[in-house]
Amino acid sequence: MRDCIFCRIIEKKIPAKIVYEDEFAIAFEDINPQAPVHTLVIPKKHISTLLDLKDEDSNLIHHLLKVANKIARDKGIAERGFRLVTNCNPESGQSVYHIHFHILGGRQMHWPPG
Ligand code: DGP
Repeated sequence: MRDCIFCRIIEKKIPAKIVYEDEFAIAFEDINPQAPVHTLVIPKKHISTLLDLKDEDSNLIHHLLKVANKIARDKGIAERGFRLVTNCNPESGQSVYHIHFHILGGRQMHWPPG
């Protein structure tokens, strides 16, 4: 989608440190990391927010979760613990309107989140 920064990363028109890619998903390092591991997993299909998910996206979301698990394992944070975060709409802090899972780990997480 034009004007979507994550679509531009998928198209390789904007550089990113890509750590995983397949037909349906791509994962890359967050530009502003909030933890020693901070990787974003996104679908190649442009979906603006969680609220825009359709029934037909069920397999896609399952796939994204499996990719997130793989990255957590590959980065050595799976057993220690990690957090998977998706922000939806302004009060959550969503700043990029192309759904993404933040994989955060490598330090102790706190609750409640800010
Ligand atoms: P959110 O605020 O939940 O919508 O998260 C968006 C994240 O995307 C935020 O942590 C910073 C990251 N981000 C924004 N623009 C870029 C970019 O151009 N490259 C990379 N690698 N990350 C970006």
